[in-house]
Amino acid sequence: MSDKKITEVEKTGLSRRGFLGATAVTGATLAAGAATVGTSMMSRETLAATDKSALKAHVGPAELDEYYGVWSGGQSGEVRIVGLPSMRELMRIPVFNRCSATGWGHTNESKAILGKSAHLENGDTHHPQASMTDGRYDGRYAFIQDKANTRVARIRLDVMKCDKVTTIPHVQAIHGLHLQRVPSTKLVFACGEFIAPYPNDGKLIDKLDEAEHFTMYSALDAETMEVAWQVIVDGNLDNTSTCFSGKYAVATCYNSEMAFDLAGQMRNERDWLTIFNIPRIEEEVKAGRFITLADSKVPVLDGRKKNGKNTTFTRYVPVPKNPHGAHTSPDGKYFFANGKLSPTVTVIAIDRLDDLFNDKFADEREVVVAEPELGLGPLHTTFDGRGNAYSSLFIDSQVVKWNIEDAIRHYNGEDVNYIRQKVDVHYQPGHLKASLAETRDADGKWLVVLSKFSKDRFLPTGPLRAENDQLFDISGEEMKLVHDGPAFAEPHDIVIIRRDQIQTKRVWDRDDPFFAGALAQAKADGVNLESENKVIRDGNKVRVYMTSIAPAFGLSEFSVNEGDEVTVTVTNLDQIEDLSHGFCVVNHGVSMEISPRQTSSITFIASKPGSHYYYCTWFCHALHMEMAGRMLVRPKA
Ligand code: RUQ
Ligand code: CUA
Ligand code: CA
Repeated sequence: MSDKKITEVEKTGLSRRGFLGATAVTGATLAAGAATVGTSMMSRETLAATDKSALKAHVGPAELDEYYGVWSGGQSGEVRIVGLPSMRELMRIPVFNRCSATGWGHTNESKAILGKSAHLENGDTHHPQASMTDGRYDGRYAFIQDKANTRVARIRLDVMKCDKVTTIPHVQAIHGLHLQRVPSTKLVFACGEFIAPYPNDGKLIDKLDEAEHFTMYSALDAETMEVAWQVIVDGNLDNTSTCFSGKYAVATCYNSEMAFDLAGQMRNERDWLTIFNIPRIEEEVKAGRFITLADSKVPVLDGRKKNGKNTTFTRYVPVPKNPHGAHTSPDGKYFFANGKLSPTVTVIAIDRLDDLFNDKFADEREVVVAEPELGLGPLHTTFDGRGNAYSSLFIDSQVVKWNIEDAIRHYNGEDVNYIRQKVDVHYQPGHLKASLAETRDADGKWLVVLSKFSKDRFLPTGPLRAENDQLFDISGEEMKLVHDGPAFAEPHDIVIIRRDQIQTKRVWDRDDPFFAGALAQAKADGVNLESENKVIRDGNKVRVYMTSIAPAFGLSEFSVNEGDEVTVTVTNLDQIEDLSHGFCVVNHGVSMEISPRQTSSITFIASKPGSHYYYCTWFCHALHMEMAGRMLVRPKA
């Protein structure tokens, strides 16, 4: 598609390395750069080294993985749990999409959690993070954003189900997400990406040039999942990260230009990294120095510079150019802003930020301690806990391993080489993440690189192809590729958690809040879910309670009238691990999971007179096929 473009680039005499430095870089030349990277061949030495590492990555049948990977599912709207190093997919958590197997988006439990956004059936997940205490995973929650419909969701790691969904007010498209790591995850931070007019009620639609546009950085209370506060910023917000003291959060801005078109957004040589001083923001909120907007009670602070003057709680550090990834080294010393349109990653010393906020520096750039040149299109960076950083180079289709302290020495004028190794990846990497790299426990064992294109690496599947999630052994001096993992649309980011840091329940607790609504309704109806099978009529509402024990439902039939609103509540009395049942009514679009000791409920209209089978969808018993019953619907008189 872009062969012509490449020729154009060549004709202008701009080398691939040079043209990104040119001010007039365009999206077309970026794409051309991407297309020039073709298949790479592995050398014989690489193959031999790979064999050894591959052996280490081998997890045999019935062996368990060492790590849980929490994978975003991109525009599939889900989150996936993947075992490492085997890269075997273990579970899918359908957070923002709909799920035929579990009934997510259809059951009453999931609809209650999805709340006012339950009618939206798509999502776009990018950045999972998991809760921490003192900078280490504590196994409570994972969090994930939804760019498509501006939401943030929480996943309970004990049952691996989403239990809260919050729509973020006033902004469009939540992209970056991170959380407080120290002393524990009390706040979750979310970047509103696109600038939008305020108020966005269409009244200014014909003179949008005059409208004030902005976006906001939002903080959610990790327990209640309510929005605690929002800060209006200059520019827009892309990715975010936090320090290891609970004090600072940062977010990249690629649109300092406040432009609405591609060329406009690339005009400036530098955009910036926005820095938030969390204690100072909380002081403002506590002192009541905030505003509220429209129909929301969320405290809003204005963090924009006014007449060149900073607020007490935000700073803008210039970094080149359309920066993307924002990251923190696991020693808590540095923030990193990945240049994207600049071949550099900017390193910022966190211990200089107090002075920055106390106006000790004449120039914000004094917090920058290194800006190594790494290659084309640096998008994200991760860490091995041994002082090395690993950056993805989207355009070069490579990962570069570099040493942070050597990059700082080089910035200070010493003649040192900070680059340790470059490896080809296949192809066009976005995020990459090393095991435990978001925490103090960064152990430098495995690196997962999420490549956006798989091209020739797998059997072709028509025009739409799998992505390629690659696993590298980084425990030695050199990165070694050990595994190609096809993945469906489209993992952006992951976190890798040691398996002992997550304790999952084997069966549901009978009083689990996940199905509290169904328990309360049963109580109000005087039904003992542990033993009773009952049909309760309440006007044209019918509530059907039944148990399930393999291989039978508690009711082999029930009767309703045409047009009734039917709620079926199934309680799985099986205590045995892994013995899930399902409940599906044929031709009614009704299906849900009922795992051991779970209660699940689903409401639908009995619109068709006649006899309709319901059956169990999860293969639970030798007589699973026989696990069925009939809903008898009497026609309207
Ligand atoms: S961010 S690579 Cu980098 Cu959402 Cu996707
Ligand atoms: Cu119960 Cu299949
Ligand atoms: Ca820009």
